[in-house]
Amino acid sequence: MIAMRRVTVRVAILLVVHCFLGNCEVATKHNECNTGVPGIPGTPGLNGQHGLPGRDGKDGEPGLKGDPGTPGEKGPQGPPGKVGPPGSPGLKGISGPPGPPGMPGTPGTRETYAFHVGLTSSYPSTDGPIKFGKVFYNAQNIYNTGSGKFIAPIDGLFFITYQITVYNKNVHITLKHNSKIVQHMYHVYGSQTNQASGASILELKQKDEVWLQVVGTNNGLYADSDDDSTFSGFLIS
Ligand SMILES: [Ca+2]
Repeated sequence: MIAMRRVTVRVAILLVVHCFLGNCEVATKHNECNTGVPGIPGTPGLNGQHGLPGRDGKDGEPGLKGDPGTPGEKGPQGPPGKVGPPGSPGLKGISGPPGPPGMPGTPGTRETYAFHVGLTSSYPSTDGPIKFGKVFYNAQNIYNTGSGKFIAPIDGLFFITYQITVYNKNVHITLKHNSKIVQHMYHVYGSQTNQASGASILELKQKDEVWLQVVGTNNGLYADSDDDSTFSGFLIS
């Protein structure tokens, strides 16, 4: 019923408009048309159906920079790094205090050098070194019984001594080192058998020669079974 009524109203309106416009033109020709009153506006139509979704709009402008976030938790300790190159040497340190004394060393092995010889017969020759032919000790063969000389086996300090039995004659002998007189020993014979002696410390080079020699005719050196005239020496150091 409502729809019919709406249709009826619309037809009426159309007729009025048609008469007002179209028939008015005809009426104007025949001067017979009168102007009518406008009809009542119709009621609003029904709402249309929803249209299709619109297209995406353009991207907006970038927003303002946000606030800094809160610090994260401390991570686990990483592995050790690689060994770096050696550093430059440091300054020399101060010398330390002296250490304690060491233990005594073992005895040295320096060879012994010594000779001890005696006259084989009394009143030796006066024309050269006195030759002592009776050997008490000459293990290193440093006294030459053929020449009557002690020959230094090495450089060193030697102790030289002689013990002379004097009988029936005076004794005057010299101790010689390479032909240089080191010492005189003169003894005037009295009675029975006398003893005379002398000694020296000589710093010798290897192959230096040392001997005893009679001076003049004073060769009262004596030797028998129980009296000796001896010549001795040994290395001190
Ligand atoms: Ca005797």
